Amino acid sequence: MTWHILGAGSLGSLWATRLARAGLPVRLILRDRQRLEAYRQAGGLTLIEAGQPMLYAIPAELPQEPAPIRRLLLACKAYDAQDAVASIAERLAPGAELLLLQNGLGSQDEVARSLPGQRCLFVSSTEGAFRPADFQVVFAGNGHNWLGDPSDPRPPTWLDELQRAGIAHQWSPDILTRLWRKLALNCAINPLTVLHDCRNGGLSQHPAEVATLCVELTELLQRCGQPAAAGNLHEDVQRVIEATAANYSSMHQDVAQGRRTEISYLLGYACAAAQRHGLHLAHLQHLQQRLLAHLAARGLPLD
Ligand code: KPL
Repeated sequence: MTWHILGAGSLGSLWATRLARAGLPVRLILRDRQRLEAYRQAGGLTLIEAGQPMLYAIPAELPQEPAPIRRLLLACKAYDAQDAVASIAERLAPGAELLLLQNGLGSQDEVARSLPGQRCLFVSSTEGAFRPADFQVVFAGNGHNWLGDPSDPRPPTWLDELQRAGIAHQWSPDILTRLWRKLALNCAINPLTVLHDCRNGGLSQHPAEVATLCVELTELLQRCGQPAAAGNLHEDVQRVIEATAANYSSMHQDVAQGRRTEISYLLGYACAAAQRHGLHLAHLQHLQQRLLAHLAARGLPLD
């Protein structure tokens, strides 16, 4: 069965090239004619691993092609997910499967709600990749993907295709635990790296701020019915800060490059959840206000 991939950013390109390399049928969906033309000029997607570039001439098409879609990897930003899905919704075959590869929380439920006849799998990824140029992706070769379906614990039949493609993965019946944990890590790290304008490792200079946020995030996870995601959060945050000390967080990179952030699906989602549960988390809310003021001062979107 063909893998349709919507979104040729770093993770979408990383999946597309590895699936194509394994001989699996892949088709890219690009948003408009201009983008399709630029892709044709590039001749395909280039995967750079261990400094070695390899070009894959993966076929590409526009959203409005007539052919039905049975399996779709949605690899766009969280704030684009709903519009992206709407652009191909008419092509989805009954019972089609979608893999939602968005950061944070909130966009997956929005998409799943809009597609009651399809199966939406949620993906949590720690794979790191970046794009040195359009239609090129550099893969560090580390990280992992967890896949799961909050409304059905049975794994799909095609996980062996990911195995063949060398995509490190695991079926996770508790995918929401994974996504909440990652959300908490992102809330404890990313906004502070933006506000202190530092790499992740720079947060070791602000231990009290990190620790206070972890206390509040732990309380939030417990209140949201996610005790497993709450365990040892502070230790895990410190471990990630050390392990990724030399990196700039994804939010820091977005702000530094004048790009829209995914704040609504990260810190914004956490603060909204706290409010829904009547939880007063003073530091988390103050962090959100500081981050919003920081974005506003740079003319960046606040959602
Ligand atoms: O996921 C991350 C990000 O930068 O978005 C880490 C590395 C965990 C930092 O929060």
